[in-house]
Amino acid sequence: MKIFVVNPNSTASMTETIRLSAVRAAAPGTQITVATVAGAPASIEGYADEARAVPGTLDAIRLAEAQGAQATVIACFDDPGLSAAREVATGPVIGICQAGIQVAMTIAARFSIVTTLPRSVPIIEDLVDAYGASRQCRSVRSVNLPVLALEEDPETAFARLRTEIRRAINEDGAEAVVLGCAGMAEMCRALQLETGVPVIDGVSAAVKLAEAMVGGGFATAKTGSFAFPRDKSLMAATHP
Ligand code: 5HY
Repeated sequence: MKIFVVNPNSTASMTETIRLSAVRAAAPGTQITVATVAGAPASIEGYADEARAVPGTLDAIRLAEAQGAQATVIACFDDPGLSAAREVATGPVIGICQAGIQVAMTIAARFSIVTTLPRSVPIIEDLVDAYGASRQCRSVRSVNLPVLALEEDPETAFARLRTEIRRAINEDGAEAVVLGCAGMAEMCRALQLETGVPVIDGVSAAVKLAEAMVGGGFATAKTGSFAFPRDKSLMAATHP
């Protein structure tokens, strides 16, 4: 089985963190290919970065499917362009936010999410609502660190994540926690050991969900909302 994992930002070292997590989660026989979106922002923090990341992400997905990818994982916790990607793809497209939330809702009655900067919190709260998880999601917290600080200063990042996870448990009643950034993947297991609750890495969750979808023969519905975009080049030719 071939699964394509795209990092919608342009930081190759972060793609490597994502690849390690994806390969670790993948079943024997699952081939993981990854890509970094050249020309996208170095990290995605906010609505404008998200919008600028989408065109290159869609192009990468089209290319990967043309090269045989059977499913796609969008490895950014804002799930940028997820619905647009489902229009251009035939295989299932999984966002790490949606996958992390679905796993959390399956293993815990109440959970929280811990992300990077405060400005990412409303974006993720809106996704939580869109995915029907507002009741189960106790809180979306921030460690108040930029995305790339996760790899520049991992000790500080780890300490702040541990603190915020403990606050989510003690103050919000979280029974599981989803890591709100792809760049946190490598810290997942140690955080779970130190905090004593299930800590969920969206990249691993998305890879396992993609395997299950392909294994079950499920593909994106290509009529209606996720039908391929209409080809307007003809229109342009006839209506200059
Ligand atoms: C991510 N940004 O997973 C998001 C996290 C965030 O570049 N990769 C990014 O803070 O929104």
